[in-house]
Order: sequence, then structure tokens, then C-alpha cells
Amino acid sequence: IDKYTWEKLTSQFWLDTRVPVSNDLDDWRKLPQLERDTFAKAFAGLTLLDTLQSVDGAEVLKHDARTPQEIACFNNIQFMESVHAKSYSSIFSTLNTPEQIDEIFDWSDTEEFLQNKALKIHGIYVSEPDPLKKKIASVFLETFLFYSGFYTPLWYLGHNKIPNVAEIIKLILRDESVHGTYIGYKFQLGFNELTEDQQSEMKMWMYDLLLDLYNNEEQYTKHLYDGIGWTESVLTFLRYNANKALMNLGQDPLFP
Ligand code: MN3
Ligand code: MN3
Repeated sequence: IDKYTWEKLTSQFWLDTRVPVSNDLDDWRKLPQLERDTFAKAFAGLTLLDTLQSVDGAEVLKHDARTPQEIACFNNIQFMESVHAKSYSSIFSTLNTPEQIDEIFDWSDTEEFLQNKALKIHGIYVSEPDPLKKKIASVFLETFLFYSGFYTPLWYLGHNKIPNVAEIIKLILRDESVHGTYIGYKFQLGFNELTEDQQSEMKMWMYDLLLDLYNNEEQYTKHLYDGIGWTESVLTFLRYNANKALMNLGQDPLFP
């Protein structure tokens, strides 16, 4: 699995500089103010979460590696998280003025539900001694929590608008899909070594955390998407991805 993941990760290497985001400026300028505002906020949320993953997530997970090959995979994962964070930054600086960017980041620095999820995952990364729980937090972040933000560029992709930004998001999604599967697989290796009692305890912790994050995500989604009227479809998309996160961890889905 380490060898397969390394080959997959290195074969799908990319840099944001390959994608001409400035070609989207015409589309962007034609969007109504409410759409531009929603878009910018969704991206501010993604920036915060992907920066958390590049600065803390990949680093702490690497320390629990079982093999030198796993460390090599995490070195690639960590570098790509920096590419993701940098991509958001180039999207922002292409589409917005410095004043607008300051305003957006003031919003994301103080938005209650966005801060909640970042703090919750960060708290697990830095204070949780159990390596398996850190893997759960990482899979929930990358396979579930990102998707309230990803919804927006994917919606525009479906409507043939802002295609270069969508191209970057597709590349990020392709990476996150490998990260989620790989880290989920590493979780399952450790989980299978637990006693039955320890496994049920781990499951309880996992489903509690997921419900806690989902409740927060519901509030965040309302806050972000009620104005534009997308809340219900975003929530459906979130439940679908929450189930996928559980599948990566080898668990049964929770939502219909
Ligand atoms: Mn990432
Ligand atoms: Mn990732």
C-alpha cells in the first residue's frame, strides 16, 4: 500500500502555476455580489482548513508512521498540502483586491462555526495522545469538513463558470481522495489490532466526534448558504461525504 500510494501521489504531482486562474476574471466580474461574497467565504474556510492540514495535520501523522515508506508518503502529502494552501492564496490574490482579502480573512478569523471546527481538529492533533484518534480527525477533516467549501467551486463547474478555479479544486480533490483512503487504511491497521472492547470504545468516540462535527457543520452551512439558498443541497452533499469518511475508516455509514 505504501509503494502503491507513493506511485499514485508522485504521478499526480501538480503546481498551481500551471493553471491560468486570471482567465476566470471575466466570469468572476459578472457574478452578482452575493455570489462573489459566498464564494470568497467558502474559499476562506478552505484556506483555513488546508493550512491547518499543511502546518499541523500531515506533520503529526508523520510521527506515528509504521514504516520509512510511510514517512516518505507523508513527506509528499505534507508538501502537497502547502501547494493546496498556496493555490487558495493565488486564487484570492487573482480575484480580489488586498482590501477585500483583508475583509474576508477578518470574517474567517471570527466566524464562530468555522473556528469551532478548526479548533476541534487542531486540539486533537496537538493534545490527543492516541495516534488512531488523530487519524480519525484527519479523515473527517479531509473527506468530510472540506466539502461545505468544495460545494461552491463544484457548483460553478457544473454551470460552466470559473473553470480554471474549478480545475485547481479538481486537482485538490484528487489529492484529498488519496490522502483520505491512505490515512483511513493506516487507521484500519491499528484498529484491527485493538481488543473488542477497545474497538467499541474507539467507534463510540468516532461517531460522537462525527455527530458533533456534523451539528457544527449544519450551523456553518446555514450561515454560509442560507442567503444564496443552497443550504439543503449542501447538507445532502455533506452527509454523503461524512459516510465516505466512515468508509475510509472501515466503518458503516451513518446517514441515509
Ligand atoms: Mn489539502
Ligand atoms: Mn490532504
